[in-house]
Amino acid sequence: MLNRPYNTSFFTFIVCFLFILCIGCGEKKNSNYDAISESQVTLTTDKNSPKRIKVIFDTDANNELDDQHALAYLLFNEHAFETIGVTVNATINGGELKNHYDEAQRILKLCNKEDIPLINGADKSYSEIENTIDKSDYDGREAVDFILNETKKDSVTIIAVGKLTNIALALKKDSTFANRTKIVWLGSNYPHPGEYNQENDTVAMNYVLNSSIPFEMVTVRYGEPSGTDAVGVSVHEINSRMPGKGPIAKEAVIGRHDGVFNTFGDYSVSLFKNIEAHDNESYTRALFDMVAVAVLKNQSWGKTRTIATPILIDGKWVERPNNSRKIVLWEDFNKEALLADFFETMQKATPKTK
Ligand SMILES: [Ca+2]
Repeated sequence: MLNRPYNTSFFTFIVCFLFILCIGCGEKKNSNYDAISESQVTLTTDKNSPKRIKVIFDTDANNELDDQHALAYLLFNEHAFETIGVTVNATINGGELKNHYDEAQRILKLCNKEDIPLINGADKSYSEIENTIDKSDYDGREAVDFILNETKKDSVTIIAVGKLTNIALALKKDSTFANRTKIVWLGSNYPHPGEYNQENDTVAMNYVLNSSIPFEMVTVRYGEPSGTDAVGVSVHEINSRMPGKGPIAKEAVIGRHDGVFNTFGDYSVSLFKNIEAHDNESYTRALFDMVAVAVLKNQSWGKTRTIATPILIDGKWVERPNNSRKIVLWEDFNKEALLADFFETMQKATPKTK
């Protein structure tokens, strides 16, 4: 009983302290973001988490529209990824290398991440470049040097969402590269033939497959429900959910189809409008490359299996069941969860005041 006055005061102090703390937290959350859960706020603001994956993003950014959405998704997921560089390569639909560089730069600017290094990689194919890599300069040298140097400093995962030329050149230049990183590649219709990234440099892909570098293949599988081709979003969804999403860019960006943009969300609408069938809101297009990023963030959004590494001969996959070299295959993606997280990520990157 004698202690009761003391306990009451202490109790009152604790209640007041917690009340003030709650008000402070609420103000911070509501001033910057739309209403989201406390756990999401923690994730969003925790840029110093030791669990972040260091990433180099290797992209043919100007090929259609999925690279841009993948890069923005990567950059807006700072709690999960530390992007230490973006390397570009040229695939045929996106034109010359400069077009891919310029498009990647637009996304970095729209995401206010211009401080991240953007490096030119291979324009031509592996077989056209391999005999020149002992020269002081060669096609793709800047990206190869960057990849080799950065992977010597720390554990880095390379998310490759174009042709595999830069990766194959890095392996050719320095075979020890295989011992110090992992490649997650968006590509192939395996076990079926064809696929854009694969076809842009089959020699590079086979070179990587025949190396010892840890390799995960996020399958495309055109027209099949088990590949990333099934992770599509409609023009209507983009038009409804993307306008104004993301931070306001420090500097307005002129889009590749003209127009001036201040947010990634507005640029996303433009990319979908200009890709094809833009007058049809039910038209759906896959965000292939975004899936390769997302399954690293949450491995439950796809299924994996380990296979003896096959090889591509005359455009067809040939199984090598006795091959001791194994790779990981990604398939059967959770489209609903992936797209929900994509749109949530865009919302979380958007200041509430907009
Ligand atoms: Ca791509």
